[in-house]
Amino acid sequence: MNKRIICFSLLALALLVFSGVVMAEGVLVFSDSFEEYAVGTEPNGWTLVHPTAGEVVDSSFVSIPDGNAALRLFSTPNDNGEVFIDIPEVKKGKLVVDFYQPSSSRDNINFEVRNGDSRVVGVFITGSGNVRPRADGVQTANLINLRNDQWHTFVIRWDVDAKTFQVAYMEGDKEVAIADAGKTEFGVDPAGIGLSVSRIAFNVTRRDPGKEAFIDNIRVYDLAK
Ligand SMILES: [Ca+2]
Repeated sequence: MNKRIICFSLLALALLVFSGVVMAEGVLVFSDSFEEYAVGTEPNGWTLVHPTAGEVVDSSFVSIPDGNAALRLFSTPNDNGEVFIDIPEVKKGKLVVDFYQPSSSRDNINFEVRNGDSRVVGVFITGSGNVRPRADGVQTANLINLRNDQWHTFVIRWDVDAKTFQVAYMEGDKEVAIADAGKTEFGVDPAGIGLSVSRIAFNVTRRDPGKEAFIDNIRVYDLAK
């Protein structure tokens, strides 16, 4: 091999490695696509706020965006259909979750990153899919509509030292920031200021009769690593 070919090969290799580094954002510290559990059961490791708050389902309930199973959140007249799980501590991170609200049995849903029971970041989505992040703990107006009866991939980024978070959704491979009058950065919940994130929670609002929503393909990345 002559010198020119070796130089070119090294350059190509460097570009390949560099693009890999740029594409991989942070370190994956938690993931669950609900593939490891039996359909019809609750997912081991998750805490359910009431016995039927979270059930692993297959495509007989809903289309499945990742693999063969997803999680059905289900509320009762008295309790939110909420599941949560503790994760490794993340000060600067990203949560990615696929969600689906069926128009036939929909209600408000909440995605939250917490420290224990304290909310650090919360995003409220109305039954019809209007997204309202909790900016400084208070719901914004409807910022965007992610419509019922289809899967959406939602992204929450947080930085507890900066006391800020951002929200986005995916359009194919492209992440689209969700803005409030041009502003894409929001203040974390007052209850969560100074706290790391160590728990993620998902729920559908209590209602009579109970309502449902579906989630799948949950990933948490540590962006400081
Ligand atoms: Ca899955």
